[in-house]
Amino acid sequence: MVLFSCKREKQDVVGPGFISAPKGIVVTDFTTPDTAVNFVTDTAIFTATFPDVVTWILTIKGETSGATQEIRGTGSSMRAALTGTNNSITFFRAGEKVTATLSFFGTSYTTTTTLGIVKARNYASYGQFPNVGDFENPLLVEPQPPLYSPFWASFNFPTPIANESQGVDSVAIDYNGNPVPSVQGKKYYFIKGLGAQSQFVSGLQYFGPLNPILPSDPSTVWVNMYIYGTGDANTAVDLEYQEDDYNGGNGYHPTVDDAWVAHLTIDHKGWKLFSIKYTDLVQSSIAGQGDHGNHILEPQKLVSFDLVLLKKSNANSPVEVYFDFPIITVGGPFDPSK
Ligand SMILES: [Ca+2]
Ligand SMILES: [Ca+2]
Ligand SMILES: [Ca+2]
Repeated sequence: MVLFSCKREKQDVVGPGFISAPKGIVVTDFTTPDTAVNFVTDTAIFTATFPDVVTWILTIKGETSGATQEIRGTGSSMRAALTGTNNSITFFRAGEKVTATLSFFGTSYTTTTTLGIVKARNYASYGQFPNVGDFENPLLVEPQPPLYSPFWASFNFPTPIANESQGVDSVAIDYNGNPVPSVQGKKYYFIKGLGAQSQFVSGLQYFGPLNPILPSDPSTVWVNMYIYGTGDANTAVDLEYQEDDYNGGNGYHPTVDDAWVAHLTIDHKGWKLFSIKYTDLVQSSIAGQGDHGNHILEPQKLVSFDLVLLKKSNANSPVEVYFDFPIITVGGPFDPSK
């Protein structure tokens, strides 16, 4: 009888293209050439070399934002370029530190390095983005009595609404006592119905410029908005998109123009990205409030939009929402991971 022994360790192939790391793998040269990256103008490069062909996973995580992104590859070395996109609900943030972790299939071994962010990726170019739609500059969003904001109209100005509060905030605490983290940048917009109130609480209209002009085919257009909910099924939001059907150039007039609405129940907890296809919007059913246009979905005529906070059932119970980064995209929903 002849016994063959084979000392050479075979590499495990884990599914198509996934190769486990050799036992005891150590990587000593995982690095990034810069101490900080400007994601508006540049990419973050990470490099490493390995003792064998491996499948690697590079994950970056923002230490303040909690934003993440991941790249995978297979080879005996890696050179990965990260563009500041995120596959998480939150966005990477200017001024924060990022931890980059390199891990591998087939082992728990990891190695890390860090990088600063000078500027976060500019997502405004991903679609039609309103002025100050990141809500980072409250002076350009909130009324500056006796004037409106140049771009946004708060429904509680100049006539206040009882038991109601709205404006730009950061590090807020919701009425359940939970901190409201930022989803993009450091600030967001809030509307709160604090007590006894009718179904309608309040809203915010964007009436500033909307560029570029959207295509006329409504099946190619998506409206997107990040909304923070407290998990209260009493909370509803209407997103209302307003066209200039008649008296072109004179803007939206609710008695003669179309308003297209997404009726949203906000019973989720935390931040959520809502993306609605323009063809899934329904015409406003409120008499004299956007039910009078030509009844044709025409994104190229969009001139303004509203976010309206409503109570679904209990008029006496408080409700509140926070929102950020409304953007209208063409060809698909807003996708910050790409
Ligand atoms: Ca923001
Ligand atoms: Ca009009
Ligand atoms: Ca129309």
